[in-house]
Amino acid sequence: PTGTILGYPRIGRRRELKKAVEAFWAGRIGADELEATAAELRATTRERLVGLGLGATDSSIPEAFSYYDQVLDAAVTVGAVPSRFQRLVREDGTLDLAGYFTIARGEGQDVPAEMTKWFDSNYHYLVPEIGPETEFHLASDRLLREVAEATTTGYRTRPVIVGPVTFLLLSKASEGAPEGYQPLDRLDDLLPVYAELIAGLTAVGAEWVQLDEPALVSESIEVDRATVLEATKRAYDLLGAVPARPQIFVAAPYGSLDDALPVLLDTPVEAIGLDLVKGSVPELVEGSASTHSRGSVQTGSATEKTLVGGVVDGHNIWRGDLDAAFGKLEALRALSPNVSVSSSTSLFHTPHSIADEPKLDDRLKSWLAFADEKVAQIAALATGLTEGRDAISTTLAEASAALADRHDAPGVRDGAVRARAAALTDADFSRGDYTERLEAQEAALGLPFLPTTTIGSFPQTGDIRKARAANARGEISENEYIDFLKAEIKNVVDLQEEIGIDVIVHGEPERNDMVQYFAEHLDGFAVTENGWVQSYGSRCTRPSLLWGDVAREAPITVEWSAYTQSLTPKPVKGMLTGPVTILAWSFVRDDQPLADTANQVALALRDEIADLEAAGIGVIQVDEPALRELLPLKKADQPAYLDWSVGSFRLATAGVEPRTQIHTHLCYSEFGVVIDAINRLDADVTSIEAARSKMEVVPDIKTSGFGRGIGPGVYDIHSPRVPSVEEVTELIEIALGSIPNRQVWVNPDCGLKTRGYTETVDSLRNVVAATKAVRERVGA
Ligand code: THG
Ligand code: ZN
Repeated sequence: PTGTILGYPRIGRRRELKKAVEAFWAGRIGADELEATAAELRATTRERLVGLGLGATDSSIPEAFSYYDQVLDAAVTVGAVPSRFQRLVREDGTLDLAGYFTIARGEGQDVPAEMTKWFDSNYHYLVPEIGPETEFHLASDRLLREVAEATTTGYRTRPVIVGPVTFLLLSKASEGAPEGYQPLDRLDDLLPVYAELIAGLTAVGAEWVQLDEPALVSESIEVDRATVLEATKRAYDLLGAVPARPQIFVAAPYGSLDDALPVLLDTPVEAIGLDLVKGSVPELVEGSASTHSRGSVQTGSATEKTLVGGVVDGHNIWRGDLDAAFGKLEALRALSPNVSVSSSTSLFHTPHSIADEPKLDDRLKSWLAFADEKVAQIAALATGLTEGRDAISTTLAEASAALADRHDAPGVRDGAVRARAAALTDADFSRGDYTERLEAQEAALGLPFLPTTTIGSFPQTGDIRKARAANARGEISENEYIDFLKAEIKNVVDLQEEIGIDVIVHGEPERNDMVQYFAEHLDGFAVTENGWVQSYGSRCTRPSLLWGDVAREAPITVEWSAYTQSLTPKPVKGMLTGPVTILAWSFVRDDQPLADTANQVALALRDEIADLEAAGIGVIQVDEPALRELLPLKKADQPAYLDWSVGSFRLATAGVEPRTQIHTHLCYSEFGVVIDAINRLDADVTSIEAARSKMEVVPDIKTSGFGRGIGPGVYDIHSPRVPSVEEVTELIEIALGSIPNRQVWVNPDCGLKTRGYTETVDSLRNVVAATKAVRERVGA
């Protein structure tokens, strides 16, 4: 095919898949009905993609559906079911749908597969567990059935599956695996299963198969590069040698392939997908490519391959510079006469269509392309490739005109915002001596040893969601809604006082999402009605659109925090979302460095923090759960990222008095990677996830010499399980064993938004009881 996409949103324009999957979990519909809904969604997608200009029978439509996650799909396809879930496997070696979901969600004592970030995105995949005991075998015919389903309705589609190298690199060693065991050690056992799968795909009519190998672009993979490259060569030599196979398309989204490109060129695969949004067109060099800089290829080495140029950004929503994209495709033709056009990544990071956003400003819409609009762009570029640039000159010119219009539109560049950013000096990023701050804070707050607090959100009950929806529809007045929220806050405050928590939160009932809430209150952002993007499983978010210069018109959270403080003599913690997380969970303008955008958000937050301080709020938390998420995949890019991300947090928080205590919170447990950055944030108190890994981060904290307040979470909020007093006591003791007593705080792992009240109250009571027991023991 001349034009294709690496993947398309699976969730449905009105989140039909999410609704059907959740109905299945709740027992409201059976597996048959769920499968029928999924088949209908797949049929609609194929039809739509043809309508947008992709070929129906030339393998340009990806067959890339998933009920939950594409990595779980690959695991289930090759029979890699964790031991604790083996009981779900049927006699013929397969899993039913219920069993598939159980691996993702856990059951009773059997914890679900671990979830973690998919490259530098806000999508989360399930981590396969591979050990010596894993018996690889072809255990699912789902992909074959989906290809066959397409064929019987008149399409020839291209099945997509996570490639064998990426599959193993993203896996972790299963629990009982010996020391030093690497899942990649099992490559030779896994490859025959992939071979059998792709041979089977030919049998059902597939002419191409897409194997996704994004791990090849990442330098954050723990296996050494030479081993990865050797595995890549072995894998694709072997798969290339399968008799009667489809043609193989290896896709490498999220970055440049660098030294993996010559390796792939030296295998029998027919097509290679290059991310030309994150990476650039490889340089051609004479002689051996291995002696040259990364990303160069030897003249003549690519002429036999189809190079698929990922020139349309699959990870953002801008209409972009189509003319420049076409230029990259033309440049790619210097490497091979066979060039196709594609999205840089799967389009599942983008919402379905701008057509679903009637309320969005028309001018803004003319600058945007969601999944469907990107497919149309790709179809146009494909026409350009076959018929020449002149055939698409109007389309290119229209996109360039939209880009120029965006550049000059009001709000995109705001003189006052820019002048303020330009006038910043080093002093604006620095708070002064920590010891002095600590003394002032201890005097101002009067907190006990081992202060207790929560991360900020309390359960978002059905009543809260209903009230918000009713308010949005105009069914209850603004005043009624505010009274409802105030009553909710009062309950949460009373509850915390009764339980004996030391630093009080208001529970955030007024917030739909910790990013969207701020986007709705800041200039420079727009929000969507139906712009849902899958975050994990059935869970979705609506990323905000950060299109212009960011400014705060009026205080956002101050009234809520001041009201909360009026209800209690204990210190109330003001709650804000940090600049990096606001960027990470929005679609961000691509016409200036992220660092500049981050500082604009930081200045708006700085004003909010000053207003909170003036309103008598002595503790302010600025959450940065996504600090790790935006870390670049290439090592060379990481120091600059850490500089600006840390800088934006400091800019937001450095304006306060020494007596004001700044907290931050980070999710996920990979602290080794960013511990220096956390240290440089210079927050007075940092809370982190730690309970699931039994405080494994504590030694890292100790060796790093981290010297400020730290709250390693003492219970896992991701499940409804209530931790016992003994368990929590033990975890606090572990923390005290390595960290100076005065630094330790006691808090859960994360916010309580997704929990119910019953388990929340019981858990917090046990946390306070455990804290009191430890205080007494240490005091004695
Ligand atoms: N907000 C945003 N992104 C996030 C998180 C967040 N990414 C990472 C982390 N938290 C985990 N991701 C999610 C994403 C969605 C949901 C929970 C955790 C969720 N979504 C509701 C759903 O799909 O039913 C919809 C929420 C709504 O109505 O707005 O529960 O907190 N931006
Ligand atoms: Zn968290």
